Amino acid sequence: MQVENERSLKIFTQEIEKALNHLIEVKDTLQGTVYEAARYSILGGGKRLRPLLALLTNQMLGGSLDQALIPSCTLEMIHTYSLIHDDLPCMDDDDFRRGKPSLHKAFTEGLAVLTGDYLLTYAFEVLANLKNLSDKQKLKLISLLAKASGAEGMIGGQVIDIQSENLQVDLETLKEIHIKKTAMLIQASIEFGAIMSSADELTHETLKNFGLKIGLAFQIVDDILDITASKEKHGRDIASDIINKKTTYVSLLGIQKCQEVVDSLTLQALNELKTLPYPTELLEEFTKSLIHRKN
Ligand code: GRG
Repeated sequence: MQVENERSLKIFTQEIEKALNHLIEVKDTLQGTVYEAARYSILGGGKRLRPLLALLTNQMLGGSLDQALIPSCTLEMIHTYSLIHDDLPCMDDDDFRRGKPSLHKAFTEGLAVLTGDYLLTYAFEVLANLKNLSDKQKLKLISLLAKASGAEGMIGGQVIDIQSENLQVDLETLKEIHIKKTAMLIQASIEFGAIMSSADELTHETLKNFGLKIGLAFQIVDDILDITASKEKHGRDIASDIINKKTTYVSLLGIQKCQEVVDSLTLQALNELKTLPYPTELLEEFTKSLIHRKN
């Protein structure tokens, strides 16, 4: 990645860290543990891909960082909530997340459920209370985020996923799980950028298509990394998807064919992006770095 682009990404990442730190403060109240637990999870690493995608898209379309920073952080709140709940014994039962004990291991299961619930509800509170976007923009963001993370999006994907454990799932169903569970929040992140910068309908639609494709490619790469980088991701040699007896793109297609699907989706997405009359280079480079990530 070019030096200039790397610097922009570093600045955005630092701004996201600062904003999250400020949005979720420790409070000396009887329920203060929930803020402590939320900070443990949300400030504990993570690549910040979703807020970065929102900010990069917003910047590409000429939007201001001031307006976009806080709304973009709500994507990280939803994402962190999903990771906390996904790690629980009743779901994927993962003891480690982002290089340290999962929240239910560091605190308790009950508190992990409630901290996830808090981050989910707080994201919408933050959006509803934004000062520097119009009511119309706020409503669009709230409605989009609810859809992407609700029963037709992430929660729906997770429901189909847990119902499919120990079953042989076909490629079409697996694609639906991946789109709902992962791709729709990534797509929403890109759309956040379009809404915050008041993009026209055609631009928004093009970015929506771009977002879904990179979201699906991102999840297929995750399936590949679960096998090839299990030690780095989960701190153990055996892949999480194998332990949980999950069908993945890799178990259905093998690594090489998966890589071809990823390459094809990425190419289609980048071709879509190139049709836009905006400086797309940074978003393009960032997309490539997502697809070629090692964790
Ligand atoms: C519990 C409602 C609910 C949903 C859970 C999103 C999800 C559904 C579970 C998370 C586990 C998982 C494997 C999700 C797939 C998406 C994915 C690859 C998440 C990891 O995202 P990264 O790589 O993680 O952006 P960091 O830690 O960098 O933020």
